[in-house]
Amino acid sequence: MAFTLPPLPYSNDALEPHIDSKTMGIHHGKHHSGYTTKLNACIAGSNIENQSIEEILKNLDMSNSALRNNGGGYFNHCLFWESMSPNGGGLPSGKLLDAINSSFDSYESFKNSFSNAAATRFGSGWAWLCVHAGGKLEVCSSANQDNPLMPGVGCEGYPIMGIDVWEHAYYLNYQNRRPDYINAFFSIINWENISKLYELKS
Ligand code: MN3
Repeated sequence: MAFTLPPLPYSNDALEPHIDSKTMGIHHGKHHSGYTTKLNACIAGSNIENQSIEEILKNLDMSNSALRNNGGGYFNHCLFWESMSPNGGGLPSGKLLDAINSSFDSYESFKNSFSNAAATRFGSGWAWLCVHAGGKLEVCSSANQDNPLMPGVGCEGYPIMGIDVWEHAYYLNYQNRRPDYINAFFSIINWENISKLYELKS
């Protein structure tokens, strides 16, 4: 079973001015598409070709760099598109907000922690909000296309929100101003989707 590139859940220009249409089109249509094609080439005819992407990543041999980079790239971008919405922003609510308050003391403290993880990731990578069994939340970051599902990346739990801090995610609009991009992400966070994932994975 080959993986398919999921369509963007909104149009390329739907997240403007926070993320520009050209970046969106290239990011989804070229980068994510490329990871999908290469992931399929990695698993074709192998004994893992019928596994879910989560299973593949959890059992990954980290020395298999093609599968690590393209499997990670496939999963990470799927989560990234779902982490944002043209109707997003504002504040989380319900059980997710309760968990944010108990894990980070306050929403502001969570926002600082997540923004800092994203801003200080050197080079290319991601920052994550992860949930542990039982509901506790954690913020972390990982390099390149690694993610918390993979063994030994120094991040634990299930990622329920991710921000891509590769330059291809923001450079056309923000150049070297990564902190401005991170701040803009908070205006488009899809708290509804993230709450659903929180309830599913906690
Ligand atoms: Mn990317």
